[in-house]
Amino acid sequence: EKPGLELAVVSVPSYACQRHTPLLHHNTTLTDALSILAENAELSENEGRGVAFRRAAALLKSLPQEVRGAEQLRGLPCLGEHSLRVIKEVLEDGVSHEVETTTHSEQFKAMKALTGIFGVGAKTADRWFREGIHTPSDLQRSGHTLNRAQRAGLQYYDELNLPVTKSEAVAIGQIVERAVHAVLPGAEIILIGGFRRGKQTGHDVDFLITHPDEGREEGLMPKVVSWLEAQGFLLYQKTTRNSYLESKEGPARPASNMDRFERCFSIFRLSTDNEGREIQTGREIQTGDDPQTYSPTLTNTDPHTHSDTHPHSKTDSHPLPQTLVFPKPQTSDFPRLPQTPDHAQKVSWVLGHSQCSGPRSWRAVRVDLVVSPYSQFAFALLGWTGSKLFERELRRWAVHEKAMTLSSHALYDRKRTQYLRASSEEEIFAHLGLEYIPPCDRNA
Ligand code: 8DG
Ligand code: MN
Ligand code: MN
Repeated sequence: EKPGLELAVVSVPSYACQRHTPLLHHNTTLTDALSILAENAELSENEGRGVAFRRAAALLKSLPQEVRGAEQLRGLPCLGEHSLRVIKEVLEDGVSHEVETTTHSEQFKAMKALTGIFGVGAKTADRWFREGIHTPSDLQRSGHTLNRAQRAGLQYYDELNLPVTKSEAVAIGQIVERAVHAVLPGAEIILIGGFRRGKQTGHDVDFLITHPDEGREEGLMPKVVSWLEAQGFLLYQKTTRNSYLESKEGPARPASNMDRFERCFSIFRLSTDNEGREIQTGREIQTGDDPQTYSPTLTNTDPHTHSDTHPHSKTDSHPLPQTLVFPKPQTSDFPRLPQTPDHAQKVSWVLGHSQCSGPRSWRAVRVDLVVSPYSQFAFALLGWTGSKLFERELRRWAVHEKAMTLSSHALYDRKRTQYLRASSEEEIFAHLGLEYIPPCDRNA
C-alpha cells in the first residue's frame, strides 16, 4: 500500500459545479493526456466522447493530491472505462499509447492547425483535410474562397495563436473602457472568460458590458465598434445582434429582452511598445507607433480598418474610470506554473513569421465583447466566465437535479413555472441549491 492519500474515502461530488477546481492542480500529466483525447474527439465532432474525457479530466483537477496509483481512484465519479484505461496507462508507463498515436497523427495535427485559423470550425477543417489541405499555407495556396473572418484568421495566424498575456489583457481592457465610456458614460465593463478565472494567458480577451439604467445599453455595440474603428484599434470585427438564441431550450428563453443581447467577435490591433508603459502608469497612451518601424501595408489589407487614422487619440485625455474588474492574483506553491512568454521574445517571434518584411510595433489580439441588459447581468457574467465544462455542468445540474433551465439570460423554475431573479452570481448558485464557487475555482 502506497503512503499518502486515500482518495476513495474522500467524497467527491459528481458535478463539476459542485466542486472547487483551481487553475493549478496536482494531476497535470493525467489531465494533459485526457485533454488531448477530448480535443481529438471534439475535432472529430464526437461531442459525447469529448465531454466524457473533459469530465474525467475535471474530476482529476479537483483532487486535493497527486494520484499515484489506480487503486486510489476507486469509488470516484466521472471516470469512464476509457478514461480509466488511459489514466492507468499513464500511471504505469508514463505515457498513453493512444495519446501518443493521436498527437502524432497527420489528421489530428492538420485539424488542429486548420481550426487554429480564426473563423474555421471542425466541419470546414475536415472538408479541407480530405482535399489534402493540412496547413494554413496549403490553404493559402489552394485558392479557396474564404469568408472575411477566415481571411483575417489566415492573415494574423501566427499572432492569434500566440497566448495573450495578462498585461495585454489589461491594456485591451483600458482601450475597451475608453471606447465604452466615450459613447456611454456610466457603463460597466467586466473582464470575463479565462482571465476572470485567474488564468495568466488566454486565446482571447473577453469583456461583458452593461449599464445600471436598463435600456441604456441598447444599441451600444455598434457605437463602441465605430469608436474603436475610427481610432484604428480594430483589424476585424463582426457584430451580432440577437445571436445567442437558445431556441431549443424553450422556457429559459425570455421572449422580449432576448434580442437585446449583442456581441462582437473582433481582432484588436494592440500597440506592443506602449503596452508596458500604459500598465505601469495607468494613464492613457500618449504616443502611437514609432514612424520608423510602423509598417502601414499590414493594416491596409482589410477594408474594415482605418489604417490612415492614428490609432491612439492624443487629445482625448480623460482619466480612466475604475470600474474594470480584474481577478486577484492567485497564490500557489504548485510546481507547474503556466509559462507566460517573455514579451521581447514574443515580439521577435511575430516579426520572424510576419508575411510582410520590416519590423512593427503592434500585434493582433482576439477580443470578444458582450453587452447585457442589467437585469440579466448576473446570468451573463456566470455564463461567460466559464470554463466551458463548468457552464455545461451548471446547466446539467439545473435540469437534472433541480428541474430548472439555466442560460446566460435567465433561470427558469419548471415546477413553479416562473423565472427566478438574481442580481449576483451568489444568488444564482443559491437558487440552484449549490455552494458558491468563485471564478478562480471554476477551472473545470
Ligand atoms: P481562453 O480564451 O483563455 O482560451 O479560455 P476561455 O476564456 O475560458 O474561453 P472562451 O472561448 O473565450 O469562452 C469564454 C466563455 O464564453 C466560456 O465560458 C463559454 C462562453 N461562451 C462562448 N460562446 C458562447 C455563446 O455563444 N454563448 C454563451 N452564453 N457563452 C458563450 O465562448
Ligand atoms: Mn477567452
Ligand atoms: Mn472568447
